Amino acid sequence: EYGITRPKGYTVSYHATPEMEKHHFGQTHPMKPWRLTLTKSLVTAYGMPFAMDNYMTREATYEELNAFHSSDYLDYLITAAPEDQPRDIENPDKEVKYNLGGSDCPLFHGLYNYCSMSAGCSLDAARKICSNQSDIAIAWGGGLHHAKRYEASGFCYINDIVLAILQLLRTHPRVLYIDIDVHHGDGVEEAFFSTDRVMTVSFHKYQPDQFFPGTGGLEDNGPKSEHNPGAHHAINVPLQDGITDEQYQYLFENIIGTINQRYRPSAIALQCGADSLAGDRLGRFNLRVQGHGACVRYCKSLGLPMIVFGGGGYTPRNVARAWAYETSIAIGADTRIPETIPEHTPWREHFIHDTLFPTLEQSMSEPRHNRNSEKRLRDIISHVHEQLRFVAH
Ligand code: VJV
Ligand code: CA
Ligand code: ZN
Repeated sequence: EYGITRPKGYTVSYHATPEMEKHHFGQTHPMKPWRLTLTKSLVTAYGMPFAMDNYMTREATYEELNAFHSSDYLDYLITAAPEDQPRDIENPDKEVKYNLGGSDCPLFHGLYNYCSMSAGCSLDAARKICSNQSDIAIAWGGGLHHAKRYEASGFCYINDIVLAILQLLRTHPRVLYIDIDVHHGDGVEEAFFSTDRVMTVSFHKYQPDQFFPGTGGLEDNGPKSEHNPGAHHAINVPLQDGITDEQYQYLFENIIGTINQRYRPSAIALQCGADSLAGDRLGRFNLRVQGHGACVRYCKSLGLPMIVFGGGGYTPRNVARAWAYETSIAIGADTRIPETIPEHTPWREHFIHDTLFPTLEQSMSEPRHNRNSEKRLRDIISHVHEQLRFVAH
């Protein structure tokens, strides 16, 4: 309908399942798996599935999850009962131990299925990259970057990104992980702290004690113990409220471009948390859909195989806009799709404004004051360049 055809010379795969979207964290919890339905509805209304290989995701197996997560934690996650079920009175401390059952990481019906589907979608994407059957693999159901080996954290229970990168490392010598979620990608950073085969780069709001998770300062570049090959391989770009598209793109292209030249990754894992968009319920930045998408376009331009993950994103209509637009960038249709949301889009009324690219004023009543000075951005860039001098070509 919009002349969307398969891209010439490369393959894009889309990994999803409607089963994942049926889960609920609770009535007013900010994480709404339903945003994946809204994304898929927009992707489909624009005719994008014609241009991709579409795969129905399976659940990851216990053994697959066990490649990163401890058996203790997984065993508890499998049996963990939702709030309205009787508790495991034998083990009252376990929930505390694993950070489960609080308001951030509630125990809800079907939790283990939800987690294994999210991981399954990212693992399938990684396998398609490893076998060269896809050049860009899209896993919007993944991107849960806070989960630790033995602990849930910040709405994340299973770290599908770590699992997918471990898969990529079977065939790729060096993987570059990039995280544009408004929160610090602490779980992925920590998992690869002691290897030089993964470089992690997170852009995030940084205000310890005020904004979750509080880690990811400019000077935090991986443990600098004497024989740690992972030292200098964690890059953090701490930002303040109100950063604009122009500033973000300047930082992103400078930093990622320099890292690409210096580190020479053979594959990219890009976490596209949409909570960095203007008007996000939890986010603080002033990014528009175009500015967020420019990161995906730039990574694609590097010509490396890439997995694109979801992540945060708490204003579902904007999450769907960004991820649909980024899907169009992946297939090279971003210049062909009309800006007006198609008439026949299911749940079209949820978008409020009928454009794919709302203005800042349409996204929020009052744009946030920009607290990022040009001087600070230059200092960040110069610190990152300094770190990269320690990284062997
Ligand atoms: O800031 C925190 C931790 C607290 C304790 C728990 N209370 C609810 C909030 C403060 C210190 N957690 C963050 C976690 C953010 C996770 C982001 C995940 C991602 O986007 O990076 C990747 C998927 C936080 N910020 C806001 C909330 N929690 C929050 C949680 C709720 C809520 C409102 C806000 C949980 C339940 C309900 N409302 C009903
Ligand atoms: Ca981030
Ligand atoms: Zn986030």
